[in-house]
Amino acid sequence: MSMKTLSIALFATAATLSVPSAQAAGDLNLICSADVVICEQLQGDFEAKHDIKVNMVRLSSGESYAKIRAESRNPKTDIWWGGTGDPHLQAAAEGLTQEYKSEMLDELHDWARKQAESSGYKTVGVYAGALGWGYNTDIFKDKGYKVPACWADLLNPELKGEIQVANPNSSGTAYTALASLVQIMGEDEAFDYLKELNSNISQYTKSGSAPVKAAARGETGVGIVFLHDAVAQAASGFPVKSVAPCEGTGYEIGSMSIVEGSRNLENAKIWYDWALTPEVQSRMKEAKSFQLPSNKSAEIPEEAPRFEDIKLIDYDFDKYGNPDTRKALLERWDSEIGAIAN
Ligand code: S7P
Repeated sequence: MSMKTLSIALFATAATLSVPSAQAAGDLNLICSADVVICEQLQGDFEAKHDIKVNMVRLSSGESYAKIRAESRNPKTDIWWGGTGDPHLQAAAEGLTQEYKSEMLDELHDWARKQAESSGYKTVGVYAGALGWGYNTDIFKDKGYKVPACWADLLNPELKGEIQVANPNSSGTAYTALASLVQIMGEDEAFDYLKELNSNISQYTKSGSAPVKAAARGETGVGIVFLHDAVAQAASGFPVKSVAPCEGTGYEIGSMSIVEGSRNLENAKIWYDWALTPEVQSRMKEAKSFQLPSNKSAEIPEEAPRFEDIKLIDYDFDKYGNPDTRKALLERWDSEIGAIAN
């Protein structure tokens, strides 16, 4: 080989090596199921760090699960970040998401790793948060309402038309509420409770955090939501206080999953590993996203409601993250509650 041929060959090899693979650049199609502010922050931070364009759509947890299910023969989504863990587990059980054992798993809290192990590594915990409600302190003061400290207090007739909660078909928050009440009271008793509560409900919203946003703006007295979503409204200056119910309450393991058949798999893995880093999780508070982070080294926001201060139930993620349980509970909700909703 002449010197000229050799140098051309070396140049060609070097050029090949320096070009990023087709997957390391390009696109990533993301469904984000948390609040749009944190979704946009993550999108921007990731794009600033990687040469990958993120096409993000924000959907509630139940809607995301339905979309991934509907697209299963021709997947358009690569990764699903955030939203309550139950529908991620349901998607995993149905083979809609794929196994990935991230090197970051060792850095996570047990509850986040357990989510991965129990799903065959088809999902993983990214944050956690407990359920409760937020109330508008001005409305309660002006109308002289008694502040509800327990689930039972939400049935107080003086709160007629003053409570909002989401619809559990679309919302992961509301599904968590439904599953929590069933675990606290028993299924028949929980549906009796929800029928009675319906008299006080003015609206079943699509998104889980909408009720406390409405409470913050004085459109309703109480929003049943995750406590961190109520705290976020208070941190934004609204007259909102949060309550962790006295009988006990459920919680979410907000999760992340790579979609089966993802067309940008390497990019999905890059996002996955990145989203589990302490740097990314510690910055979530900038978007007023006050959940408990899953990476043990991530900073816990000062505002985050701490599990040790809340009476938590031993939420059965295996049972309530099962697709058959979901189907049965939602069918019953539709026929017994949806049918009488205002
Ligand atoms: O706002 C943050 C958060 O509460 O939103 C997620 C929630 O599932 C999305 O709302 P939907 O109830 O409408 O599905 C939670 O995972 C997260 O903590």
